[in-house]
This record gives sequence, structure tokens and C-alpha cells, in this order.
Amino acid sequence: MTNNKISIIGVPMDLGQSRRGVDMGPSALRYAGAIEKLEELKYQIYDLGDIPIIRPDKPNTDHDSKLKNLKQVVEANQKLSEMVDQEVTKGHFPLIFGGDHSIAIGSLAGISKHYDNLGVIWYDAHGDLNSSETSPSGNIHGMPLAVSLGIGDDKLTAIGDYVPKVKPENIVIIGARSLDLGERELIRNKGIQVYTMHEIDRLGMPAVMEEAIGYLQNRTDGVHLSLDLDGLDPSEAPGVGTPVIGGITYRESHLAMEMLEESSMLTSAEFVEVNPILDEKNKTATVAVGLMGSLFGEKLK
Ligand code: 4U7
Ligand code: MN
Ligand code: MN
Ligand code: MN
Repeated sequence: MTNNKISIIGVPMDLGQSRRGVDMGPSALRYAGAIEKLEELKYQIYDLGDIPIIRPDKPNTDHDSKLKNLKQVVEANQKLSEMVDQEVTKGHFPLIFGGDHSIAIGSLAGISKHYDNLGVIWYDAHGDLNSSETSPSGNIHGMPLAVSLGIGDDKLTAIGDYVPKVKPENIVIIGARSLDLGERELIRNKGIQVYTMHEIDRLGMPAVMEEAIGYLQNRTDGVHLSLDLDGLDPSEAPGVGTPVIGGITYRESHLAMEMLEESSMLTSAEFVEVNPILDEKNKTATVAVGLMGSLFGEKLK
């Protein structure tokens, strides 16, 4: 990474989905040694701690939409977008620890106003491209990429006071293997670049990453990595709320991170959906910290 200053923001959010535990993601990542790892790699770390998340008395009661905990998710993402905006303004690299994936709404709202063409790498088993209409669950963590395209509930798309945050042609999804019908339609209609597990099997991760990096290099002036740990196979990253078998391996993911680091294109990143309650001895957070090492230039020689 060319930027030597990293600002860490924890977002202990679990209101974008239905299982408890993912709110402990930031603690699990810290406990697994994230900060020490980055310091070892000679970065200057500005740890801003965790954003306070206000839990409703009862989930899903204080609004009339089918989206769960909409008001609280909006408030937290508004706050996150302001913090991220400030860190980018200072010239720091924002590194966000989730929390469920709904927090990508705030991350992208804070980052994207600094770029004309922000690229997004969405490393995930899912597309997270649902709207209020297409969502089978009402869980906002299945919607952040659609929201960033300006699709979905106005209260979500309006965060940061500009719409949209990203252009469909600046998005690359990697690792998809669970896409709802509405998401597939959106991918087709908007021409979003998707490398499903089929392409990863067929071409191999090196070719996929080479292509993805080349594609984004030609059209973007900054790139955000949004890494959902469920992009990896649940045998290696079991501590996630919505596991899908047949995922990306740990080694392939390491390589993907190394290739991103070599490209020097990344300007921000987030690691989300780590759920220590569903995990085996903090394995998933440990995997995430290993990937951070590769992403930030750890070398064996
Ligand atoms: B994650 C789902 F229906 N698509 O919308 C939905 F399969 O951030 C899952 O990628 C969303 O973990 C998963 O609820 C969201 C479902
Ligand atoms: Mn996912
Ligand atoms: Mn996701
Ligand atoms: Mn998930």
C-alpha cells in the first residue's frame, strides 16, 4: 500500500440481519491481532475505536417498512459515513471492521464523494443487490451494493446526501454463488462484472484477479475492497451468519489479496460478517487478519 497511515473504525453492528454475534466482529478482529499485524508491517495506525450502535428495544417495531431495524441502520451508517469522510480528507486509508455487511452503505457514502469513479471489489458469496421489493428476508445486509447504486429505500440511498455512490460499471463481484432472482436481473440489466465460483473454478484465481484488476485500473480513480468473510468456504471461515458451501479457499484469497497489494490500486477496505459466536476458536477472525497481512504487503522473503 502506498499510503502509510491507516485509520481503523470498528462498527459493532448486527441489526442488518437476524443473528446475534456479528456485533462482536470488531472485538474478534482486534483479538486476533489485526492492529499488531499492521504495526509490524510499519503502518501508522490511528485506531478510532468502535462506533456506538443503539439497539432498539424490540427489533423491527418502530417503522412501517419490511426492512429490519431501518432507523438504527440508517443512524449508524450516517455516523460511519461522516467518520470515513473525515479520515479520507486527512489522507488516511480507512480500514473498517464489521459488523454485518449493511455497514458498507456508510463506508461507501463516506469514501465515494472523494472520487469521480470509485471502483468496488465485492468479495462475497452473495451479491447484496436486493431492494425492499426483491429481498426475501428484509435483512439490510443483503442490500448494501444495491443501495450504493441508488436502488432501495430512500432513507438508505440518501445517506451522505448524494445518490448514487458507485456506477455499475465500476463494480466487480468475486466469489458469488448465492444470487436471488432480482439480483440476477439487476446484474444483467446494469452490466455488473461478476466472477462467480464457476469462473474461479474455470479460469483460476490468478486469471480472475488479473482480469478484475485490469478492468478496474482502466476506469477508476480509487478502489474500495468490501470483503465479506462468507466469500470464503465455510470449512475455512465458519464464523459467518450466512454460510454457503463451495466457496473460495484461504490460499486463493491470500493470492487475491497479494495481487491487490501488487496493483497498488486500493484506497480503502472493510472486513465484515465475522461472527465469533458461530466460529471455532476465532478461526474466521484469524483468517481475516491473515488476509489483511497479505493485503498490506506481508512477505515471506
Ligand atoms: B451478506 C440473502 F436471501 N440474499 O437478501 C438476503 F439469501 O452480507 C442473503 O452477503 C444476504 O452476508 C446475505 O437475505 C448478506 C438471502
Ligand atoms: Mn455474504
Ligand atoms: Mn455480504
Ligand atoms: Mn453473511
